[in-house]
Amino acid sequence: MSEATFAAVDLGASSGRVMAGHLRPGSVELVELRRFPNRPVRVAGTLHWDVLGLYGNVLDGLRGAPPGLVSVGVDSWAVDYGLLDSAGRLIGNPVHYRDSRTDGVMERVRAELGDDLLYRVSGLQFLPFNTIYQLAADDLSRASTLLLIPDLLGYWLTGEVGAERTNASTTGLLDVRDGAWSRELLEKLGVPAGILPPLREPGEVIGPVRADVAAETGHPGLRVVAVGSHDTASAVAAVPATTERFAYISCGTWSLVGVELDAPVLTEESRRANFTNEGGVDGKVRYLRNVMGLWLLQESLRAWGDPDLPALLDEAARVPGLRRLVDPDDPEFLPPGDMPARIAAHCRRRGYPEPAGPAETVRCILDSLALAHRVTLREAARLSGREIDVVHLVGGGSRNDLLCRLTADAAGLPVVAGPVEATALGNVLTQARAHGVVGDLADARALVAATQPLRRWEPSGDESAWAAAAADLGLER
Ligand code: ADP
Ligand code: LRH
Repeated sequence: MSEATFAAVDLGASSGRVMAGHLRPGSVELVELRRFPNRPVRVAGTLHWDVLGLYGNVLDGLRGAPPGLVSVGVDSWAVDYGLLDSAGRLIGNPVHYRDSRTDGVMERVRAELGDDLLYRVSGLQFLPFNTIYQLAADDLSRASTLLLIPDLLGYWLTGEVGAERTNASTTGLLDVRDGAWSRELLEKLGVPAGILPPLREPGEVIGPVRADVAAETGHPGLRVVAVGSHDTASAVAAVPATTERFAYISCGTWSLVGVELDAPVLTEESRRANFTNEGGVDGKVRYLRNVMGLWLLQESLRAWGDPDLPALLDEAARVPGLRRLVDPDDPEFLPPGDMPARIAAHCRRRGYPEPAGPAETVRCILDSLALAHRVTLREAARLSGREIDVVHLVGGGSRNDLLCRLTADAAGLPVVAGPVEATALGNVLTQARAHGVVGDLADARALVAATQPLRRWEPSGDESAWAAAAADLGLER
């Protein structure tokens, strides 16, 4: 294999980055070109993404990339979208999935269409912000085209429209059985089918960058390639698994906890457990459930004026464990707000003592997340029939030693932590595979396993306190 360099644009809900990925025989190396915060902006009561600010940062990042890039790929958080008018102009700023416009909408759509139909067709977990519910709350009268966030950026870079499949699978409008947009759901919802662009696969060339983008970034002829444009799909593609019997936790703003399968699980039990069948790279199924994740910590840090995280985690590690717990998936934690106050009130309601100060609050959050990881891993195994020998925890959360250790203890399974930048790696490796410099998915994962710093956490061996806590909270079914 010769050398090749690819650029990955990875937009997470808390921060974005542009990375260069250098591939040489037996090696993949990421170099950060630009990192920037992703801060939602509330405008006249509505919570928006600053999508032009993000795009500006993408252009700046690409400008700093070395010459000779083979291609660039874009991934981001799921479900959110921009609407284009008939002239291809963006109608308004994309709305954040945590905005309150969807309050009560999911319940209405579920009552009208029925859970059975929705799950049978899309295989998607019921989350109030899924695109399908956002559309039911939106004004589509001037919309000609809907583009999910990475597809919108791809459009601005190339002028080409399309819907990359892994991210399209998070809309609730894609039929998990035949992989096409569901005419049945679109009709029932009154969403014009024409606004949904043709689907594209990870690895497909979207096109060369527009002339103005080439001039602005200094990369004439740069090609944009579709990757697993749902960030979680790219993260799972780079999980350093060396066996089939693995589970993953893609741990950042959210914890996405599950297994990789060849076919969806659409049973009633699975629907009741609110498990999702999202599309993975290579047609795999990401069978998982969203756990509220480090959002609880991020939002608490914001409330405390952003103190030093490593110091706070050290303090939290010295706080006695399992004294205070919340159900992190309680919908009350979804919107932005005073998270420490919500956590304290939740503890009180559940009969636990309130955390006194940040260290106890952080310990409560991490114990609660580890417990939710345990419960979700066990359910994923039970509902899918997949046995799990090891849990790969990837993303920013893999830097949190306390969370990794607690997750290993709670789940009673070894946790392999890293890579931190799994999503950018998955993005780069999908481009490298399309370019023919890396083989199949297993080869890509083996390369990650052999080259990236990973740490292994063995479980303590006694899960009884965790099992009791899960029962106490009513989480273990
Ligand atoms: P997203 O892609 O959703 O924006 P990331 O994968 O970038 O999320 O992960 C962000 C999270 O990583 C932060 O919320 C924080 O909890 C965690 N993190 C970042 N740096 C550190 C650190 N030095 N120690 C522990 N945790 C960290
Ligand atoms: C993680 C993520 C997750 C979605 C959520 C909206 O960044 O893409 O997979 O459920 O954002």
